[in-house]
Amino acid sequence: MAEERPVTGRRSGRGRRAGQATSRRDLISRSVHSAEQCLRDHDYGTAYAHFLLVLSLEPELKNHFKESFQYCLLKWAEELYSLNRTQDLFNCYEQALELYPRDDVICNSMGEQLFRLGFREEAAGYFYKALKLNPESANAKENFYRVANWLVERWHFVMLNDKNRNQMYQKAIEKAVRAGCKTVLDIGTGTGILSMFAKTAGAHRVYACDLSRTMYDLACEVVAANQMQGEIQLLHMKSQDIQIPGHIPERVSLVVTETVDAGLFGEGILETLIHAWKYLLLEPKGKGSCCERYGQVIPSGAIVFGMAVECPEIRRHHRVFVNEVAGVKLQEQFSSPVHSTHKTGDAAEPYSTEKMSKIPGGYKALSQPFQALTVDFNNLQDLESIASGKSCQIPVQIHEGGQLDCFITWFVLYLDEENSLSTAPSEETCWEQAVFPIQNLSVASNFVSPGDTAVVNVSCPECYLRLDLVTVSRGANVEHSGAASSETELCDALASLRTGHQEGTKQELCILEPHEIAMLNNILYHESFKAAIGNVISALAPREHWCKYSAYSSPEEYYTEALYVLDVSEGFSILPLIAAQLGKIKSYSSVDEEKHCAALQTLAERNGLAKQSLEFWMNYLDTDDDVLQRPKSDKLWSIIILDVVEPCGLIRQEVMEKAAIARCLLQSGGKILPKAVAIHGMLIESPTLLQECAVQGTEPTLGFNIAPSINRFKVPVHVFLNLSTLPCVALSHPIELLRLDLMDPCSNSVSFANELKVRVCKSGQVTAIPFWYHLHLDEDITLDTSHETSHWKQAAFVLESPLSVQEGEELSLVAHFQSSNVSMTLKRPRQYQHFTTV
Ligand code: 44T
Repeated sequence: MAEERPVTGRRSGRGRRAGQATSRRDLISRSVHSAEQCLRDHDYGTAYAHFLLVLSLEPELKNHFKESFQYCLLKWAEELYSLNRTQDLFNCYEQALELYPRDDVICNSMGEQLFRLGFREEAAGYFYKALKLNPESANAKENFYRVANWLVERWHFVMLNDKNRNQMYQKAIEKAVRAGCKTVLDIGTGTGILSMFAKTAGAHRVYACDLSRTMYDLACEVVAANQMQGEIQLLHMKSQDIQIPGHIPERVSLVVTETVDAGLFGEGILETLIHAWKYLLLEPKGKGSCCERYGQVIPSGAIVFGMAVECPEIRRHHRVFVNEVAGVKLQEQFSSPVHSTHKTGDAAEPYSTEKMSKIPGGYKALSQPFQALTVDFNNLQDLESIASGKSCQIPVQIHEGGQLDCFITWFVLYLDEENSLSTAPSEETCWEQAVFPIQNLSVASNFVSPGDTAVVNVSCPECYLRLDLVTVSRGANVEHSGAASSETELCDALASLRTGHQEGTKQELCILEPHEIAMLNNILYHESFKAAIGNVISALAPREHWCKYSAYSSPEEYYTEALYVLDVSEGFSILPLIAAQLGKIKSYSSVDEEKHCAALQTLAERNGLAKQSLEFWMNYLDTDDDVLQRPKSDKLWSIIILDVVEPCGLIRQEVMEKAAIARCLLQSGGKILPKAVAIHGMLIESPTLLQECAVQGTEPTLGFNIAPSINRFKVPVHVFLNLSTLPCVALSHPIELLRLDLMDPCSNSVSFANELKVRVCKSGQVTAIPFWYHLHLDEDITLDTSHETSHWKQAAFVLESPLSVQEGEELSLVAHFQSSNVSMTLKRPRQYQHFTTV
């Protein structure tokens, strides 16, 4: 191509180049100057444009301006986000990543933007990249672990580690393929393991689909890692969207799937298979047809079993059974979201799940197991009839006396005639059971005796398994009408259960999360706070504060000298009512859900609290405001209650930052509750915990190479742990690892570490360090989050690799606290060898 002549320019080539260089340098320095000026003026958009120009003209300056550029980008991105200029926002990041492709801060920030706009899977990719680029980045770590838990649910690890389950599926698939099923579709392939079984067994063509982008990507990686790319055709789609011949060329002779949850149908297997039989499978087996020409499903069917159960742990999470907590009367008006009579949609869940063999406090069977439902996955009519919502009533004989807290269900999954898996509580498996709590029985009728009959209605509305208690008939004396025989009777029976003993009141039920219900039932928690609040108040308030209300001319006058208490607990909390009862106090609740406010208001009235004593703090704030502000321009708080620990067992984000602000809002002598939080932990050996955290080599996955790919999604901190029933051996005594002092004016640092010595009390392999908290409300009052009445679960830090230890030896344990995240390093002090870090 002929070189274009410059249109202008009379100067010689050399002179022109020299001139260009000068003007380029000029341009650069002018732009740098402008960028810096704009930064000072907070004009981030213009500053950003100048920086872009500078860095594309002079890439060598990239290092020099890196931090200013990052700062400018982050600020400009914030502005674009608030202006809803999403496209411009991402364009900026793309330009930035072209300039700094290996910059973890930009990668992580891009991930954060994607995440808050709902692109979680894409976000995960950027967090992962940021973490690879800088393994020390606390922000990238925290972000990645958060999405990893969400993208790849932890049961994937458990299932892949379940060798028995893998072998059963492998045997059933081999048998079907050998018998002639040569075209296979794996629905909900996950990591692709069942597809690889089919291909290895000799299937001619294997198709696999998964609706999750992350699982699809993972399956591609796993299939390639096993040198089977090209042999399994992977589709990122829901099976119901597969079209023939658009996506796959033919109907298949075998569908394999494990899209089942603890309640069997919760992952949509009914809808999935109804569709598959209509559009994706060959005709079902008829007389004389041979395997190559008919369709078949693995699993072939299932039987669901149910059982009536007494279980205090389930009771305390699903039913408020205390009448009074720390002086506050609680008329029953609360309900768990796991409730058969709620309309589906709002807050309702059809069942919860528990591994009953590991439930703290255990459980008692009140009936024999009964057969609740059977399903034939190879029979379209059967699938359709269950999906149509038909129901049946089953009389269940009670053979043990006790409180009827729930029904539980499990199932036997028949893969074929010879191979089956059971999810029964007594089985040594990874499976949880479905739990259907019973809530609105009056307390008296919750007790059942041998000889009673409980009638259960089993149905599948909207394709979710549902068990409802219809009636309990007492031995020979039938108290209720017995089994409802018609639909209307059943509805009446259900309706009367729903209203229960609240007849005559128009009160609306307030739905609380199970941990909130457990908290209401926790008398120790509320009594401890009551005592601690009382101590602060009596230290602060002069005697006349305790004068009777009637000594004042008006409530307004009474409350002019009130002490101010702010409860910033997340979710529902009655601590403001407890505080309000303690004297001349204005209590501010930060609940913001309408129904929660209404419930708290009703409780305040029923407990005879003055109108002025309870306020809803959210009404005083503009929605975007921080909760931590002065109560009034001329007032400060006497007490601020901070919610320090999440129900899952982690420290809440930004606790130290909040404490620092809270300290500035306290009157002299005012207190933050808790004043300090001690993190306790111990060394344990727990193979069970390992199984839940990572796939353990190729052995459980029958030689297929799956672990390295899926283990990228492992996270070092395991949450929602029941420490009291975790199968483990203690290798040290519990020790205090760290202390967060929320009242100490010097403890502003959000990151610090503490090194301690730990003595090994038993030889073994340290695999994890579970941790929990002592919340010090004041000098003498402490709440332990691992207590049996606690509404908190525990967390555990799982070591990268186990550490062999000998009884009597002393190890060095460093506990790090970094922006509310806890991590640990365990090493032998003298060898200076790092065994594990995150
Ligand atoms: N049970 C876990 C396994 N999918 C649940 O995207 C076992 C539960 C469990 N893909 C107690 C114990 C355990 N088309 O990746 C998922 C999901 C995908 C589909 C394409 C469809 N129609 C579907 C439906 C689901 O299938 C994968 C597996 S589903 C869940 C398996 C420890 N409770």
